[in-house]
Amino acid sequence: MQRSYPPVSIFGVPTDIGASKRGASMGPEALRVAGLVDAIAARGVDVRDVGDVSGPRNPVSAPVDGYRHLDEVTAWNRSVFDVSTRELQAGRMPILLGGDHCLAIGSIAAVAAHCRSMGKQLRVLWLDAHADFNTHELTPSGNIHGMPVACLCGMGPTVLTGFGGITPAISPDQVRQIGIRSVDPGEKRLVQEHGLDIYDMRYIDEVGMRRAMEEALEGMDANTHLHVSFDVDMLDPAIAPGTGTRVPGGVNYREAQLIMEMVADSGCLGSLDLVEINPALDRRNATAKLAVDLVESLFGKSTLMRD
Ligand code: 5AB
Ligand code: MN
Ligand code: MN
Ligand code: MN
Repeated sequence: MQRSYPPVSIFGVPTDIGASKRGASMGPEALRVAGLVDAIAARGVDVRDVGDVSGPRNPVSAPVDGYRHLDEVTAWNRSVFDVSTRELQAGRMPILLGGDHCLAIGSIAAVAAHCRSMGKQLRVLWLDAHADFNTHELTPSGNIHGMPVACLCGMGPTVLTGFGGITPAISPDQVRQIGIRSVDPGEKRLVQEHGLDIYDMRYIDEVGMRRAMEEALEGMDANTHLHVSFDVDMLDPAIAPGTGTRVPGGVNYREAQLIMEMVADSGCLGSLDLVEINPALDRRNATAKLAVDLVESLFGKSTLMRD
């Protein structure tokens, strides 16, 4: 199917502030070096690289009251919120190059506020090995990249739940998670309590990726803005070694392509996070190259003409 995409603005957020392993701060350059901008342009899309957001350096300090680097995480997310909002208001599709996954707090809060003002329905597709639904009481690490979904659903410190003026920014019933295979004990209770819609690896093994994705995308229509938050640790570490929180038994290459192709076919893609690439742990930029390959499918690249 030939579809047209809105103009795209890519921006880098070079920080690993929400993680405890260093290196995701190099993700934006790795994606650029892997040819992300040209790959999107080759799909016939008007794409602009608007450069990097800046923010505080990583102090590498211990968690305080269950949060590591809360002030710095807040500052980075404020900038992410502002840039995402600016690009959405200009009618452009923001693509965030992380950086770690705590940055989805700012990007999704901006998308949620934009959807409210435009009367659009929002759906969030969370591609990850982890549910990222921890709170400061439940977290085993204090790392805020394990908390963005909870923060967006209103569970978190007020400095992180209030971007965009309305708390919560989203409700759990707007979220669909794919690829999940590592959820902490307390987190497990919380996702159950809030009825988070999780397509875990066992479900994908049993019914297949096609059916899982059909269910995850169900109920969307022409008025739906789909935000894809892609943590590369969703992928099996054998094909995506360059990430700090590897979990065996992940999504394989064909399944990942199908996810992206089905999102493209929905025609609803409105914004994207590409996060958790850690070049310090990668093999010859393989993970960034794979992410670029998958983004091509997200923008409608297919083997044959289909309709
Ligand atoms: B990622 C863990 N649940 O909270 C925690 O990579 C890992 O953004 C979080 O999904 C992983 O520390 C965060 C053990
Ligand atoms: Mn994540
Ligand atoms: Mn993850
Ligand atoms: Mn990670």
